[in-house]
Amino acid sequence: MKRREFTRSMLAASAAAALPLPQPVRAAGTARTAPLKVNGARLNDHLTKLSEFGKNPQGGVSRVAYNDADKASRPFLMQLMRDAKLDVSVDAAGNLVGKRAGSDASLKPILFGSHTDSVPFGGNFDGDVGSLGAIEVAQTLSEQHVTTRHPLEVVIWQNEEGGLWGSHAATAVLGESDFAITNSSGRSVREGIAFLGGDPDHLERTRRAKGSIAAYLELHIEQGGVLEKEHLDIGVVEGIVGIHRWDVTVTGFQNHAGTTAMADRHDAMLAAARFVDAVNRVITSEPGRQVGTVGKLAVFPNTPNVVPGKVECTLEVRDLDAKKIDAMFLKIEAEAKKIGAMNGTTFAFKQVLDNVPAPTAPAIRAMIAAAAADLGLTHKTMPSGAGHDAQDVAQIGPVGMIFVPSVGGISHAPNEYSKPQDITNGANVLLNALLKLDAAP
Ligand code: HGY
Ligand code: MN
Ligand code: MN
Repeated sequence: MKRREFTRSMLAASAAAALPLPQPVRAAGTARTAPLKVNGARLNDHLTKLSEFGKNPQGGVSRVAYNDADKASRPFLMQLMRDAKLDVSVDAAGNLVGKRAGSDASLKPILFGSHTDSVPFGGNFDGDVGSLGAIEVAQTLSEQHVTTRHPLEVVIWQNEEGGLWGSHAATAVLGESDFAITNSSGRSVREGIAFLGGDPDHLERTRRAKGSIAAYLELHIEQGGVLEKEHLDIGVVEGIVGIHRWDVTVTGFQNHAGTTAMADRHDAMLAAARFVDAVNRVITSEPGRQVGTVGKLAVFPNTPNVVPGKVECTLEVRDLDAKKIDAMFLKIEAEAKKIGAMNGTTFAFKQVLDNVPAPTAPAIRAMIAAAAADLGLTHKTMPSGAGHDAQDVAQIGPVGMIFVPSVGGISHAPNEYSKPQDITNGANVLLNALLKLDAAP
């Protein structure tokens, strides 16, 4: 379903202008010199414990949104949030929200968090590092008796992997086709929200207006190999790619695999195979960082002695520039028409996702870089090739993202891994960037 267009770059720029560079952070009563630090051992222990929910025998995790493991992990997460002295609730969209009062209730809240749902047979760090890192930051603030000026909200967004649905429900209006989208749990977004304890008929209770938050910060694994290759500790995210996704149906003519001459076939599988190749050709036909993927494919009737009459697959195109995504799609669609004409098959495209690109706020990028520098950590500014909840939250306020290295650049796979020290570094940057944000007049 096409998502609401949004003049995000204007909002991010104006919000960034309103957030001048940070003043030195002062703890109540004393001048703070050394940066505050989290309890890295506790954070990494929590990650290990979370990995038990949906654990696969061959390693990795299948804590897919709305499945039993996803639901079973939530009491554990809510207890960690309570241990961090947060006031915990499940919002109408099924997101977990942990609130912490600030000294000035008139200020807008600073949100920080991520997601804990995974892809099927995924890893134990995507989303988990930012979610548990946020809880650890809250617990450290509580243990160090630090009261921030702004109210704080730790948010664990539901169903990020299926399309950022938790953060989308909090920042925009879901349409019926959105509610109907299902994932491998077998539940639709509507059923899943209810399954997690939300109320899909009253999402207005959780929706936040533009300008209703001071800022949003998200710590996340890079999911790529740049930081590791360049031996850097921290990524300061400049922007998050837009993600457009389609369900593609290739229709041919089902027939006998023995008696149907090759020239007489309308083979949907052959057309689909040519389509997959065409996507790769179009995407790599021009310079840039765009990516295109056919990640899912089903053949009908999917049996050795029948010429396939239908193939259902997905198409996904990502780039920091939405116009480039649109242009790439038009070329891919034209190629599909040519392929269909070759063997009498047809292609139908149904757009199911339109996550628009989101720039982060320059002032928040500066605070993240300054926090990394204060901690003696190397860092660089870089784009995010993965989608994140931050790109939806950017519709209502300025956002910042912090990356930590992924070993081998591997993600969405059982061998996804980030080192405990890198995770601790990321949480320390999150903590200190938050304090800089909070101190900014
Ligand atoms: O698909 C993504 O980019 C994200 O990891 N959900
Ligand atoms: Mn993620
Ligand atoms: Mn992911």
